[in-house]
Amino acid sequence: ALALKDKIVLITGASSGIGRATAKQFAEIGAKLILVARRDDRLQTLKKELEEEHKVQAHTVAIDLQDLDKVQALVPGLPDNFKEVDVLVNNAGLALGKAPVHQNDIVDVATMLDTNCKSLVVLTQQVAEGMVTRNWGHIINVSSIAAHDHYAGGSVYCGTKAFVVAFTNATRHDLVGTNVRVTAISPGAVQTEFSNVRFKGNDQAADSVYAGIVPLTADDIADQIVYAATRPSHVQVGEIVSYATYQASPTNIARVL
Ligand code: 8X3
Repeated sequence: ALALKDKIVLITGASSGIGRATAKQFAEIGAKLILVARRDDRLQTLKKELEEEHKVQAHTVAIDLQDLDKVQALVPGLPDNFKEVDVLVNNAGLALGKAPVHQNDIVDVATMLDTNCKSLVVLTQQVAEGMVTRNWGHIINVSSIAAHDHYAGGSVYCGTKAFVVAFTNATRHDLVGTNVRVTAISPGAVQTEFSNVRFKGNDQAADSVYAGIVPLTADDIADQIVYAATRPSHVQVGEIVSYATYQASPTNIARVL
């Protein structure tokens, strides 16, 4: 496996869910972390935890990824010892609501497009520039099974995740002939704050998403991200699509447990 000790891993959406679990798993193998999220208090707690438990260095960047000027300023603003990012994990993303297309809330739409697509494109440009110059790196984009199976009430969310897979695959074409690897991770039902965010604090609606099955966990997906990143350098994982057992698509779930 590829050793990532002292390599620099930048993770967006690092304060919770898959991002947080991924930060911990990279810290366990000795990587240096750049933790990006909105909530600074959570980032500080995580930074302390990683530094104390795993004796790794962590740098935090508290920004709202919807602010594209701040995303553009992120890499130039990194301290010198964190500037040369080896692994970029574009994890931040969200779904808001389950409205049918003719009732889409335009603010929710903008938030999903900005966070899931635009910020990912801008940050990838910024980080990939250095990776291509150094002829070394790995870009890992978190998509969803919603990229592959589309459903009522998911017009924009499914659209953003299909964008992430298409962007990832086209990026691999752009960077072919370099030592920069490009991977998409497309999880099914993962129990995180994802559904609490989607249903805007309606915890009953959020819980019902995972009822009657054993959902995937944030650690299950972190494990896939670390797997892709630690393959030998001649191995490029294209995409990992995973479902909960008892799940065959976003909408085909056998709730029998
Ligand atoms: C995964 C959530 O509901 O689209 O991103 O399958 S869902």
